[in-house]
Amino acid sequence: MKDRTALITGATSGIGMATARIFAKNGIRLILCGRRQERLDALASELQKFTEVYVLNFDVRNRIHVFEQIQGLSEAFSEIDILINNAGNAHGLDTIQDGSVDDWDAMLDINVKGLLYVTKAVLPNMIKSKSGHIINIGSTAGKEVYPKGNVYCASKHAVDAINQGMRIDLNGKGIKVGAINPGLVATEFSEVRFKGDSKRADKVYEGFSPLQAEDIAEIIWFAVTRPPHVNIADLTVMCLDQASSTIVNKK
Ligand code: NDP
Ligand code: 8X3
Repeated sequence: MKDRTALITGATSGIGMATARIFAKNGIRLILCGRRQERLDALASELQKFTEVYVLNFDVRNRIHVFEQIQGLSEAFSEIDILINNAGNAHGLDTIQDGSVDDWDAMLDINVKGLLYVTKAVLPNMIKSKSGHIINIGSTAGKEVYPKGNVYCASKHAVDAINQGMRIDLNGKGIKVGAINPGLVATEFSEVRFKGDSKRADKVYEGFSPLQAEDIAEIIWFAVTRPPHVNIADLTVMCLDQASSTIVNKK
């Protein structure tokens, strides 16, 4: 795996940050992406003792910035072998009749269109080199729909469809495409969903042992270290206490 370069979106927190740490410790050259510059810089300085690190600050919704920044990468970082399409969040938890249109725009623009922009910017070099690995972070919310999850679930169902579509279109081009679909993971996800209401966010993970970001990062590492002929196409992972989006065994 040495001499590989990975671009990770959403590296400033949660699953993306944990993945960056595992990749760095295994010598993968890293391009860390996110909007919070101070977090990008802190992570870069933490990981620079293990590997070469470059940071890109863009909002995945801004297609001009996405293309400018990825196409402007220096030669040392421009050959991206692994793309982790991870940036995303839920915004709000409301019925369709009470939902905020701004929240809907955010989820569809970030989770769906942002993932597409980044992929489109990274793909040409993978196609040229006839190799690469794209991992799309989906969700159990992309496999089922739960009350008030409407648009977030729609965005993750779209990721599921895009993952399948990408795999079909890139078949025969030497590029692996697969999705990892986590259930409940204790990250900043719920804090973002509930707009900084940390008490409400903490309650989501109370009374059971949720997945941790590192659990998902280890699975991502497993996926990228399979032999060349093996592609993890679609993998759903939940904690022991979760059976579905709505069935969680809380004490
Ligand atoms: P976090 O909130 O901890 O991390 C989200 C990351 O996405 C941050 O690094 C954030 O960086 C980045 N991000 C958000 N919006 C944008 C944007 N507009 N442009 C660029 N980057 C953005 O959540 P998780 O680690 O849990 O989430 C990572 C992925 O995992 C998401 O796709 C989420 O849907 C998915 N997931 C999460 C689950 C969970 O229970 N936690 C379960 C299933 C899937 P910054 O704010 O610096 O831009
Ligand atoms: C995140 C998991 O159940 O909060 O995708 O939607 S859930």
